[in-house]
Amino acid sequence: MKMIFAIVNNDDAQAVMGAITKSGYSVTKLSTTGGFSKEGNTTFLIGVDDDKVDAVIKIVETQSSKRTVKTRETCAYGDNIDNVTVGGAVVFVANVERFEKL
Ligand code: 2BA
Repeated sequence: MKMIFAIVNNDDAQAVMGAITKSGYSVTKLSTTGGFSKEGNTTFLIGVDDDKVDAVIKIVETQSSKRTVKTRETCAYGDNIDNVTVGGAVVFVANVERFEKL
């Protein structure tokens, strides 16, 4: 068994969780904070059999794909429109030594 830790943007959290549960996997959602940005993000814990790891990662990837959005910042000289990349996910896969439901 493996434990997948998937850190995603808050904007993608509902879509990721919905797709994971709809596919029949159990998931725990944690509200987390990026150490660098100090902004909120979402971490999912997903415990699965080894042969399901790639399928779950694919779901996370599909639902949190990177995209470019336009942001409008107002500065002293007027509106400044920038293209910013959002989305994406950071995924860790760890071995689970033991799993019990008590
Ligand atoms: P990402 O590398 O895509 O990381 C997104 C979030 O995933 C991170 O948020 C953090 O919560 C988690 N994460 C990434 N790598 C991790 C690791 N090895 N261990 C544990 N958690 C991890 P933030 O820390 O707020 O970082 C936001 C973005 O800022 C990062 O995006 C990266 O592009 C950049 N970044 C992070 N640390 C940096 C640093 N020391 N110097 C320069 N840029 C950094």
